[in-house]
Amino acid sequence: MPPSTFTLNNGQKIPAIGLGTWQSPPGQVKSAVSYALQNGYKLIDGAYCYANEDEVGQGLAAAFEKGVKREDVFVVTKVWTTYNTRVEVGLDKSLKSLGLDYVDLFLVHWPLLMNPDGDDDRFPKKADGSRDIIHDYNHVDTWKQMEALLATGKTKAIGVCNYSKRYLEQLLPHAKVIPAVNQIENHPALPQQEIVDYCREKGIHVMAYSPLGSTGGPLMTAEPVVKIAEKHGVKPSTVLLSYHAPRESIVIPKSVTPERIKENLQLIDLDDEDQKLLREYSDKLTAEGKLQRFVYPPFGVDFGFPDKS
Ligand code: NDP
Ligand code: 1BO
Repeated sequence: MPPSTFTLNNGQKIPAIGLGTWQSPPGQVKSAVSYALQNGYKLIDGAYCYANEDEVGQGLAAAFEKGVKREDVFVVTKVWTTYNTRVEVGLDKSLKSLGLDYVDLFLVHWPLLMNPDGDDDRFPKKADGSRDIIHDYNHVDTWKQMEALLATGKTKAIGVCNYSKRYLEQLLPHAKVIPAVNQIENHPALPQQEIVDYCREKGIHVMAYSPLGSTGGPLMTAEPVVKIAEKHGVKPSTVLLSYHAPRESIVIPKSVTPERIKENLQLIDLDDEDQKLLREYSDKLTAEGKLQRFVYPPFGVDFGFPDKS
């Protein structure tokens, strides 16, 4: 059986699977969160940027009313790019929406600064309609503020998202606290092996986002995924989600559909032959220059990922 938890570099236990909430619409995300927590989920991944944290909070509250305990839920949220020079303000906003006095893990969403005083606090635009990005910015300064948050008790752990090896190499020499997690897009069509290996070497846990290929789960029709699913008599989604346990990565599929939420918890052990097939698929896409990134950062900045997006 795949492990149900991993241990972070601060000793904290983290569930191996959680529920994603990006693009979970208002009117559905409350019941998705509440349903998930009452049906075995112990981790919820959210973000200020998703503009649905009020409802995620309502979902948490509904689950608590049904007897789920706060201490049994691992809540993750992220500081959005307009708050990267004032991370505690960003965290306070999320805590208020979530109705919590602490989160278990607070992540830097992107190593980038968008105008904190712009026309919008999620996606500010310049007068010409382009993204209002502040280029005079050092992501290490954001990390220093993240480190200071630990003393407030408002988060138990801190980490990053969307950090390539290059960004981690810039950060780590200045870090007093090594990020507990790096949340990155990760699946067999974007194995990110260099980052995964580097994170493991440095004691940083990878949390894999868009494991099904994001909206609509397009990776569920990939040939080797279907083949392995047929062999085990499971759904392709189960194969994609089970890909991460042997890599010691946490995985956070999003769904607002009760039966999918439930079935996504049922991970299987992929055998050596399955893992070889998926590795060969990744290697082939890499060699052909056909890696598939489904979540393109809408910033036009080279973050140093393998495909230079
Ligand atoms: P996923 O890869 O999790 O795919 C979600 C899609 O797959 C939805 O359309 C969902 O539909 C569908 N789906 C889910 N389970 C099944 C199933 N068993 N069978 C068939 N279809 C299924 O995409 P996300 O991009 O949402 O990634 C997951 C989470 O990762 C996000 O929600 C977010 O929390 C996080 N994330 C973080 C990012 C970052 O920058 N840090 C970036 C992107 C994501 P439906 O909901 O209708 O059931
Ligand atoms: C800009 C997309 C963020 C998803 O986490």
